[in-house]
Amino acid sequence: MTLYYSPTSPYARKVMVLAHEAGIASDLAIITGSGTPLDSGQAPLAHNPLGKVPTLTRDDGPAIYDSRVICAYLDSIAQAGLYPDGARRWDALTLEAMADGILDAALAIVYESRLRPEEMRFAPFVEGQWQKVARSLDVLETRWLGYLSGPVCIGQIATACALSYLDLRHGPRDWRAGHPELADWHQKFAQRGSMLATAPPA
Ligand SMILES: N[C@@H](CCC(=O)N[C@@H](CS)C(=O)NCC(=O)O)C(=O)O
Repeated sequence: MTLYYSPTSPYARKVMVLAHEAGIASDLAIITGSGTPLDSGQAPLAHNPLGKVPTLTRDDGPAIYDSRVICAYLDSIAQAGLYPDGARRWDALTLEAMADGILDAALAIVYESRLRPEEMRFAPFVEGQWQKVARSLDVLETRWLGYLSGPVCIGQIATACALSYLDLRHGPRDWRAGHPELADWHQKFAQRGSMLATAPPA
């Protein structure tokens, strides 16, 4: 299996954290490189028409994407149990969806400032994206800490990668302010081997 990957992509990190937790990280050959909506650069276009990382190619089937599909696939071949059964399954998938939504908003803000010419930038769009992040942080702090403290699953992995991406790209927004328990949880989760092994370059 080959994973098309970027060391700063939080979606790709989510896949690698899951692969480490599932004990199959060494089964993945890694090809590093990505593009942007303006320049597909080294994006794996031959395997994913969306031109996004992560994308996974397999010996016994077509390429798969996006990060949610790849994570579920790796969990299933490793039989790692990182997707719980019963009611907890829907919590795990909702948490992953919220974490990915945080990433979608955070990345939209990055693209707005990096890719759009200054005179075309629209501050209310940026603020609207950040409000998605801010509301999600509040919900994580008030409703999800019990779940986050439970057995490790895709929900925690996705949440930890999303919070770490806020540190990487939106440090001045200080997501920890007003979310002390979430910050505590993240600090502990970030010490896991899977997180340490996948930390983006400083
Ligand atoms: N929903 C996708 C999002 C992946 C994504 O947006 N990756 C970014 C890098 S962080 C990318 O490849 N962007 C290139 C582009 O949008 O053209 C996933 O979960 O894998």
